[in-house]
Amino acid sequence: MPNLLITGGAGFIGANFVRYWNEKYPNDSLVILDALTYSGNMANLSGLTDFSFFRGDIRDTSLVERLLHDHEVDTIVHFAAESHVDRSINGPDAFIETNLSGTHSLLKAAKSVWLDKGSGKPHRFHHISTDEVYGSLGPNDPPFSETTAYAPNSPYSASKAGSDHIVRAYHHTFGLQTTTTNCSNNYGPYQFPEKLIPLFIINCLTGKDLPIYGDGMNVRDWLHVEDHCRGIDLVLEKGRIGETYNVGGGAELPNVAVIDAICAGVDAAFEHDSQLGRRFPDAPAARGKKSEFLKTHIADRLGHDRRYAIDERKIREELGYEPVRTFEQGFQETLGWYLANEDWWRATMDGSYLKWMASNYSERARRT
Ligand code: NAD
Ligand code: TDX
Repeated sequence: MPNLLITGGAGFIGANFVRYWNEKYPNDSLVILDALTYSGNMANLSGLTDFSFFRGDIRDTSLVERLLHDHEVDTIVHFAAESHVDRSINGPDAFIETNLSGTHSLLKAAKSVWLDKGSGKPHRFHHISTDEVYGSLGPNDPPFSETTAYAPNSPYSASKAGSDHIVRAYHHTFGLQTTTTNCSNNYGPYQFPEKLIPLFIINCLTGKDLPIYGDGMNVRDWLHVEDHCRGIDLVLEKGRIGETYNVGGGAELPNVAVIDAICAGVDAAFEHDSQLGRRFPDAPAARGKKSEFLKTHIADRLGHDRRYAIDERKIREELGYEPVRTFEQGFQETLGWYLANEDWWRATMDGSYLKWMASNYSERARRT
């Protein structure tokens, strides 16, 4: 019966993972360590009771050592990070601190408890990373495989690339039992509304512009968060120690296609449910207008990667992974979740969120 420490378990993917694990393995013990930064939210764990929660920083090595020791943790699943590319352009320091130093701090604690003072029992340090470490693809380039050379372009992806290398070094040098997954763009419930899909759903509902960076032809591979959690589960169960696995959603789409799906999905939802017009009177769809009229092209993200794509053969062939949702299914479920959970997303849009949004988007408007 594994005892898991989940870092960043109150964030978007971490909380979905806690829900996934709790449902599938109800007898396992879950300890969550989360600093509750702007994107960490206890409401993401609402309705769950079967976990121990510690508010704290992954850089606090002695706290982590204590948690590993006291809870007899044998598996760390490391999600905690600064995760938004735009924020990394605005202020890279926190990304180096959390993603690079924080991951190193966790590794030191794991080495100390599991290897230096430990009994040599099997253990696992699973690191969650991103496809962005591989850089940007041209339209005809082959997708990223686990052997693609690292070429990170943003402070965010550089900090994640650095963390991947430190994880690798702790395995190679000290024998720590590590695995890493590099996944594509996640979407689903509880995603903080600074990322494309939740932001644009909410802007359609509240009648705000849909700010498309540049020409909107940047390509991402969209992965439903529950498919991602299944991929992590398979790597924890059967992944080879010291290996990395790419996890994709099999849904490579230009941003404009995703945005058109959001607009059409919101318009259709209003046609089918007359309550929505009363709940969201500022939505164009409430007045029988199309959401697509909110689309606005603004100045591009600095250093904006053009295309990401995942070659998922390794995880499919070795571990039997494949995403179970198409983008259309996953998006409909996600839209349904945001329509049903207005209280959740309104509560995330506090003063500091509004300040960040204003500075990010007014700076771009000036550059347009
Ligand atoms: P998120 O921003 O929603 O959540 C991050 C969580 O980490 C928050 O709960 C936050 O409070 C916590 N945290 C931040 N700094 C911390 C610290 N110093 N100590 C302890 N906790 C801290 O991010 P997410 O989208 O859930 O991403 C989770 C992981 O997945 C990250 O490592 C990210 O790089 C990776 N990833 C995300 C995506 C995506 O599409 N969202 C894609 C690929 C990889
Ligand atoms: O307002 C916007 N307008 C816009 O055109 C926002 C927020 C985004 N975009 C574009 C930029 C990207 O091409 O949409 C695309 C997706 O943007 P994000 O949701 O910010 O995701 P991305 O930058 O691709 O990074 C995400 O996937 C990889 C996560 O935030 C990372 O944590 C993860 O590693």
